Amino acid sequence: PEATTPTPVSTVSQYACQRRTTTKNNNKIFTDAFEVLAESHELNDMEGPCLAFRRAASVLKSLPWTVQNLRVTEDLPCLGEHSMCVIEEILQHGHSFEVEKILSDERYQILKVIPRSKWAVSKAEAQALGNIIDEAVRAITPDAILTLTGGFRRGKDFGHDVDFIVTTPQLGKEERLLTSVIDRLKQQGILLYCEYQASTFDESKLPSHRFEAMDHFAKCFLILRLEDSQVEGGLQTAEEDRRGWRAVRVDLVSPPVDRYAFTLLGWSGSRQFERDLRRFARMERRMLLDNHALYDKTKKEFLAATTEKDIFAHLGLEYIEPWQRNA
Ligand code: TTP
Ligand code: MN
Ligand code: MN
Ligand code: MN
Repeated sequence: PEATTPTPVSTVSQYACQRRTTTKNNNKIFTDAFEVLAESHELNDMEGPCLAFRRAASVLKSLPWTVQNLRVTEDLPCLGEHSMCVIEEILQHGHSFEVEKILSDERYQILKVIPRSKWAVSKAEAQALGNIIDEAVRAITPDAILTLTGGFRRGKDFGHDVDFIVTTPQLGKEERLLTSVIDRLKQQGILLYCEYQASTFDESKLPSHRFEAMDHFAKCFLILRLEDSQVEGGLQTAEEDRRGWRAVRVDLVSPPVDRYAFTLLGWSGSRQFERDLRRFARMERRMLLDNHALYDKTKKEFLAATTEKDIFAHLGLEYIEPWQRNA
């Protein structure tokens, strides 16, 4: 029978391996909402909040009773403020407005229909995309700087997207570069989806020590149509997917050229390497590092850099090659 009197919530462990979770889910209405929120954060590369919602859902799945009021959730492990708000919304209105908004979001819908495993982009495909972007960038600014970054720069054979930095040798000219590139890809008919974020970069601001804050440069998240004929050796598509093209994710970031080295270091990853680089700077050197700048808290000054090696040197670290940063 459905138990309505909650067992003491204080006995629920934060570890799934100390909970008994069957396929009977008494809190599906909440866990479905959490799953959407987790997925949406995952698609936006926000691993922290994604994990938090997955943990919260997992705790609710283990309960032999249905959550009927908010008070009971206060003593449960792994339920943060955000999760509680969602539960409250559902208890009050029968659904969550935040979740509904995500479900009707165009980007979420596009990303959702293609399973995550299918985004794996091969090295040859990354190379082909590099050629496409290079051609687009050069048509706009012949002396533009285009650099492959992210996992492929670290020597990975596959990635879930391809990351590039684009900028110009003349400071300030990079501002309109990204929108021009987007326009050109659109004209070529290969732009399936685009989300552009204008720069909110403020040079007087101190580097943020929070890694999740990412960066303030102009950037865009694209989904491009890559033709089989553009890839050396052809597309790495599965048997069931022989339509002659595939959708690939591309990240472009466009820093002012004097911030190029910081952006390159920040976008080369891995995420764990970046986190520890920042933590090292803060804890061992009293310096603040992010994708924009390096600040020495002792000297109270910004330290300039034109190469990654300069940044390692400022931090008193031995230089580590990109392919040695797969932490
Ligand atoms: P990702 O492309 O997410 O990761 P990756 O290239 O290492 O791995 P994958 O093969 O799965 O694509 O991000 C690359 C780096 O860029 C990562 O260290 C985080 C950083 N980054 C920022 O600094 N700011 C941003 O806004 C984004 C989206 C990423
Ligand atoms: Mn990623
Ligand atoms: Mn990547
Ligand atoms: Mn990326």
